[in-house]
Parts: sequence; C-alpha cells; structure tokens
Amino acid sequence: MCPRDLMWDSVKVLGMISAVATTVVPASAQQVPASPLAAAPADNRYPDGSRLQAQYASVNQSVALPAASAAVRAAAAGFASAAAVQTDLPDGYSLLPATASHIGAADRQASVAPGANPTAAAAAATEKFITVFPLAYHGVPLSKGSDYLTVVAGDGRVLVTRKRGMPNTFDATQPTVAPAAAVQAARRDAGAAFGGPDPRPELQIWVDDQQKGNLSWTFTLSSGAPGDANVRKYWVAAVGEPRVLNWESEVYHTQSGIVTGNIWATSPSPTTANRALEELEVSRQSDGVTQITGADGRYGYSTAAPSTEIRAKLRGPFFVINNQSSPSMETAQSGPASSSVNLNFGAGGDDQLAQTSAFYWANFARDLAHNILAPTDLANLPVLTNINNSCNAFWNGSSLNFFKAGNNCPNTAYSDVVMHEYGHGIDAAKGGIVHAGYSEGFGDSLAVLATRQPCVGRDFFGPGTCLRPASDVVLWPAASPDPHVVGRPYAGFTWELVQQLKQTFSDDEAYAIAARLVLGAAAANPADVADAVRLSFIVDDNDGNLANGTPHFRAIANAADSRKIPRPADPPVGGPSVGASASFPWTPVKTVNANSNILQATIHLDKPGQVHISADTSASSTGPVQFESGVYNGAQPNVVWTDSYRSFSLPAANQWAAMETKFAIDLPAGDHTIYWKVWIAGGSLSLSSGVMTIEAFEAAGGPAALTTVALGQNQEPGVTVGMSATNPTRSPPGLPNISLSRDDGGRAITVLQ
Ligand SMILES: [Ca+2]
Ligand SMILES: [Zn+2]
Repeated sequence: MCPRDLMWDSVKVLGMISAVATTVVPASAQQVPASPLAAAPADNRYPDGSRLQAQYASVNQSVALPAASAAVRAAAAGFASAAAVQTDLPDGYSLLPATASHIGAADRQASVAPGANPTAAAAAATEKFITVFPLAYHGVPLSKGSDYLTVVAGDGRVLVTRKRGMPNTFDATQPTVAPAAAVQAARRDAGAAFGGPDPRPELQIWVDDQQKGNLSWTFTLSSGAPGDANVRKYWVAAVGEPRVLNWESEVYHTQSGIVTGNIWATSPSPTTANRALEELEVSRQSDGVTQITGADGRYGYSTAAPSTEIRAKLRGPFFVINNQSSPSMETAQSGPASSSVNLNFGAGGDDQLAQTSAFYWANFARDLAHNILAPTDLANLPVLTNINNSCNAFWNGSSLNFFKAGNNCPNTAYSDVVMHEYGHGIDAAKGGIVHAGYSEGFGDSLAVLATRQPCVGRDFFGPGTCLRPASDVVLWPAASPDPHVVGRPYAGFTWELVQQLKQTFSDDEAYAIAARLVLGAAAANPADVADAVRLSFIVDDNDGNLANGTPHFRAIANAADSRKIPRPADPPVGGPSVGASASFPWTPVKTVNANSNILQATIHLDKPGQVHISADTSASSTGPVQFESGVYNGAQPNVVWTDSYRSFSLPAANQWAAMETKFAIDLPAGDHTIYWKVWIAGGSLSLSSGVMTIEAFEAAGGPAALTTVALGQNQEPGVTVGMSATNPTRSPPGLPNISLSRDDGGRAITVLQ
C-alpha cells in the first residue's frame, strides 16, 4: 500500500469515529474542547451537522463481496449495499453515486478468497467498507449532510446503516427564482469583500432546522483573489422570495498569521520599511506541515494542531535566500491555534537587510511578471546575498547574486538591482537570452515598471546619484561594446511608454498596460531592441492587423519615436480634420520691438488630434538684430513648443529675412488657442503680411497621442541630453538663454530667459 493510501485510510477512520460520537453522546453532556475554531472571526460561520436528524440502524443482512482487489471489493460493497437499502427509501428519494472507503485491513491478493485461512478471516473481521450515498429528491440533490451511510464488513455483512437529514416535506422541486436573482441576494448579504467572479448556481434542497426541504440555489462567492480567506457558500431560496437560507465559510484556518520583514524600500539606507512577505514558506513545529504566505503575507493552516511554534526562513516556492556572510535569517514564533501567530524578520544592518530586501523584491518582480511565468519557470531560484565583493550583481544562468557594500557602492541587494537581475532570469526562462543589449534594457525596464520611477540603480555612487536613468534620451541604435548602453534606448522606450499612457490613463492603469506590453514582448523572446518594440505592438493588437493600428498604438509609437526605435507605420487616417487660421496684412506694417504674441487662433478638438501649425512672414529691421520665434498653446511670451523654436538674424539694416516655423504636435480634446511668438531684445522688426494656419487630424491609432520628446539640435545617437529646466543652455551675447522643459501636459517646451 502506498503512503497516499495510508493517509486516506486514517482520515476515513477519524471521520467514522466522530460521526458515531455525535449521536451516541447527548449534546448536553458533550465536553467542549478548546476548538481551534473558537477564535474564528465573527464573520466566519461553519457548518453544524448536528441540526440534521439521524437514524442509525443495525441490519442483519449480507451482501456478496467478490474475492478481488480491495478497490473492486469496495465498489461491490457500495453497489450491493445500495441495492439493499434502496427499498428502504421513502417515495421520491434516490441514492446518488458514491465511492466506498476501504479501511482496517491490508490489501489482499485477488487469489485469496475471504475466510480462506485464519489470517484472512481475522483481517475480514476488522475490514470495513464505508459508503456515504448523497441523496436526491425527484432528481434534485439534497444539501450535504443529507445522506445514507452503509458500513459493510469484509465478510459481506451490512453492519450499520444511517439515514440522515431526510425531510418529509418539501416546498418545491421546480425553481421560480432566477439563478441571477439568487446570486444578487447573496451578494447583498455578503458585501463587497466577496465581490469576485460570478458563480454558477446549482439547484439543491436545503434541509432546515425543522427538517423541511427547501428548494435552493447554491453557489460560492469569493473575493476572487488567490489566497484570500473570503470564501462563502450560499443557499438561497429558489421559490418565492430569493432569501438567504444559509451561508458557510469555506476557508478553514487553525494557526494563521502574517509574515513581515524589514526591508530597504528603495536603496540601502538606515531607514527601513516593514512589508508583508509573500510566497514564503512557514513550517509548523508540531507536525512539520508547511504553508505558503499569500500576497498580503498571510498564511493559514487548514488542519488542526495544538499550540506550537511556527518557523520560517527566507525561502518559498520561487526564491531561496542563501546568505554568504553568515547563516541565512530565520524567525520563529510560538502561539496557540486560537490567536494569530505573526512572524517578523526584524532585519537590522546591511547583512540582514540585504537578505530580506532581496527576498521581498525578488518576489515583487516575480509577481509583476507572473502572467508570463509558468509555475515551474525559475522555481526555487537561489538568491545569494552579501557575496564578498562590491559594486555589482549578476545573473549566472541559475541564480541571482548580490554583492556587499564597498568601494563607495551600496550593498546591491535592493529593489532596482534585484529587478534588473531578475529581468535577465525572465529573459533566460523565455527562450534564452538571445540579445545581450535587449536583456539589459529589459532588466532596466522591469526596474522602472516595479519602482515606478526612472532611475535604475538609485544612489549607486552615493546619495542622489543614479546609475542609469531611463528618462535619459539615448537614441537607437546605441552603438557600444557595452550591452548596458545598447539596452538604454529600450529602457527609455519603457519609461516614455508609461508617460504616454499616463496622458490618458491613471498611474495604476498606465503602469499595468506598459507592464503587459513590455512583459508580453519578453515572453515572445525578442531578437533585439527593435524586435521587442515591434512585439509590443503585436501584443497590443486586437485584430491581427497592425496596419489598422492597435488599441494603444499612439502611445507605443510615440514612445518608440522618442528613442528613434523603428516601428510599424502609422495606420491611415480615416477621421475628419478641422482647421483654423489667422493673419495680418502687409499694411499697416506690423512692428515688434519686445517679446510678443503676434498672432493667435483657436481650434476646437472633439477628440485628441494631431495638429499641424504653419506660420510665416517676412521681417526686416533698422539695424543688426537677432530674434527667435515659435508657437505654443499658452499666452506666456517666453515659452514655445520645442520643435517649433526657430532662430533668425538680420545682419544689417533694411534686409529681409523669411521668418517661419512649421510644426506638428498631438493635442488632447478641447479648445486650444495657439499663439505665434516673437522674442526680441535690443531691436525692432517690421513684419510684412503674415499668416498662421492650423490643421488638426484625428489621431491615428487611437487616443493618448500626446508628447513628442524634444531632441537637441546637435544630438547624436547614443548621446544623452539633459531635459531639466534647471539646466539652461548659456547662449552667446545677444541671444536669450534657453532651456528645455515640459508643460503640464508633458509636451516638450523651450523656455527663453
Ligand atoms: Ca490591429
Ligand atoms: Zn545586467
């Protein structure tokens, strides 16, 4: 007999004993043990079978059991006893199929007939076949607990039968309440914590305390979150009003609690955060049974045990901390089953915080990527912390490895770095690392998506420093022997993708969509950075046709364009266009001698659109002068959209310069007043007739289409350009200082000072 069968047998024996005890001992005389359920929260309710009337009988009847294997004999015992008791059933009742449990004797050879020798006879006396038949009334199953028990000895004698929970009256066998109405009633009763997916109601007869049969819809409501303890089974009347007849908690806990730990929330620092630790294995000292914590750090045992100790290491189904500088952290807490036994990894100092932080952030990364990881992908991954080295971390094909602090670098077992290294692990698990640059960029992307900020490697070279900001504009293809540099346009793409999506979606939605697109591409094993971007369009597509766009085409396209990564062409524009214009005549001559808005026109957009703006005139002066021009949808005279910014000079008096700007930008729905600006100091311009035309087109490929990232004039691929307004470019005398910034909508603007 295999161990599994032994387990099964012992469970059945226990069940048998308790069933007998409830009827033999009068309820008033029962000793009430300290039940582990006694401390169950008030909003849990557990079934109480004692409300059902049971009738035991001794039957002097034998059934024929074949000389065969235990399984065959058990089936025969069930079948034969069913036939024997069927005649005993009241009108309308029927037995539903059941499987007999075989207890109390070793399995026997098929060739040995029962009673053939003394050993076999002794075995037959203790051997029993126990069958619990569920019941139906006119084809409708009765709720659990209403059943018919037969106990058959190994020699074929029917020892005991028990009829339980068999009503004499029934309210109906045909429902008049719709299943959806029953679910609605239960949802009202259960509240928001059970607002998970819609259940599939089934008809059952609920037997109430008065032993009356009530036709009901039964189903389970839950929060829908895995590992969540909010699960209830409902019975709702299926005739008359859909009232709740009964509900029960379906989650059973004995020992339960939360596992937490102190971690570095960002980079290593003396200030720590206490967080729940998910996917961590706890072990119960009394029986060695283990449980895994859920997303909120909760664990709960479903089998009873006495007051005992709960122990945990920083290990679970996905990650196993293997500390290199000292024994790996452990914690333990003793407590009774009736109260929460909470464990805390109270880490202090680099040595311990590296362990808790690596564990926390590795599971965070796993969670972020769970949609593309099979349960066996990267399971039981060793995480080596406090390796006696400094300023680096690595993925080695089968483990994550983090170094101690030293040489002015922090301990590397912190969020950004853990994300980056696990990114290599995901890349390896999804078809292998086929492009080193993409792999580095994907690791950085994962860090951006997890930490929701652009710096990968915060405080790496000291407080306030950043190893690799994804907000840097590093253009594709970043030619470098260092794959970390080659990957930078991809991290930039991911960062910009989030910024683009945030124009239309909430932060949570934007990060969720970006994660889906970036991780979906990773699952498809990209050949390189450009392939990964292309795959994000494919992941986003909803009709197998990239040529007509994808739901988030505009955002992905703008993100790709921001780093000049090749991408599928814009879909053709099918939508309407609108236009607006404004002009001034050649006479009287328009004169400008200070920073001014020289024309304005308003355009109304029903929906986000791409706006093309063209403005031109001719300018002359009475002496040498330099001036700037541009357009913007705000009146402040010193701000223009960066791509509209133009510089001009008139080297001598009475010459003419063509002064023009042509520009395109995506703008959100609404009214936009576009101002044409001139910035001049120390001179005067005379303008011939001028015109500004504005045309807007329905944005191709869906909404969100907003910013284009500004690129400096001298920018080369692979060169980083600071985008900070606090970093003004000092211009030659006579020209304004200009700086690059972003307006409230995230669009690139140039500020003249
Ligand atoms: Ca499509
Ligand atoms: Zn790397």
